[in-house]
Amino acid sequence: MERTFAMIKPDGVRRGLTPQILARIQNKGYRIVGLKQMMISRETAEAHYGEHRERPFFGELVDFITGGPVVAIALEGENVISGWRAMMGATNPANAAPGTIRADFATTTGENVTHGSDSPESAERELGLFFGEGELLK
Ligand code: 3AN
Repeated sequence: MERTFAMIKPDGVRRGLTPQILARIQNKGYRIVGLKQMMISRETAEAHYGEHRERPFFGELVDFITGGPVVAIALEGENVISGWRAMMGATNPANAAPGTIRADFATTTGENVTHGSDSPESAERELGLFFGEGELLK
């Protein structure tokens, strides 16, 4: 059984997509072991997106992700790391397969509605960044 970190980004929350996205997760059968709506501090955003620090869009990305509430989600399930990324679709919504979240709800790479950890190492790091000890269900 795997765990991963998922997030509904500020564009998704602002547009009222939270219920639809949570419904997709529950319909799929993943177990939600952590869930909270929150503001992300600049410090957490910079740590979360640390791998993109040198990219030209880093400042914009941090401004965007700290610009409104997000929904932080901890998911558990068989192969949930790759499975949740498959449900999200490609980073650029123009390349996302029909039926994926990004194909169905987004038009630009900069505001692509959801996030999902890309490996077991990222999942562990990101879950630790967003959820404290004892905050996740056993
Ligand atoms: P993913 O979110 O699919 O794992 P990453 O890790 O390559 O994609 O990128 C992280 C986030 O950075 C994306 N979700 C997107 O918001 C932003 N991003 C990535 N590439 C670009 C780009 N070329 N222009 C603007 N924002 C980008």
